[in-house]
Amino acid sequence: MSSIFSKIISKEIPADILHEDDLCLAFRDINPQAPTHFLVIPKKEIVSMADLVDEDQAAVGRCLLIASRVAFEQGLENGYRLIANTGEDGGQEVPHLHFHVLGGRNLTWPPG
Ligand code: DGP
Repeated sequence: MSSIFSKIISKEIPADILHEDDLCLAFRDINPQAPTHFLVIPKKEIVSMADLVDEDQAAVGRCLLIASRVAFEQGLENGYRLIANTGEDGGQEVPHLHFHVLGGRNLTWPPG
């Protein structure tokens, strides 16, 4: 399923890109919920965590590594939160797998 994130990958619509490689892309969330809020997505069109198959292991692994690296580059040495909203109950709005990284403030738990 194509989504707005496919257009960000293809550069049809602009985004504030923090990292790009052959497997994944990291860019700032358009509606930040914390002082630092970026998304890491696989370039492959994977709908959600619920749709992962064996062959996605490298892409998802890379996304997590890049989340960690970009978080460091963005100065989140005090910590951050990594979230993958999944499906309707998970509050997922964009049907392209994405990892939110939020930091720069004290985040409450549990989430709503
Ligand atoms: P989720 O609810 O987990 O599907 O979150 C989707 C996130 O994607 C939401 O925080 C806003 C962000 N988003 C949606 N459209 C765009 C866009 O066009 N550009 C950017 N940078 N972020 C977007």
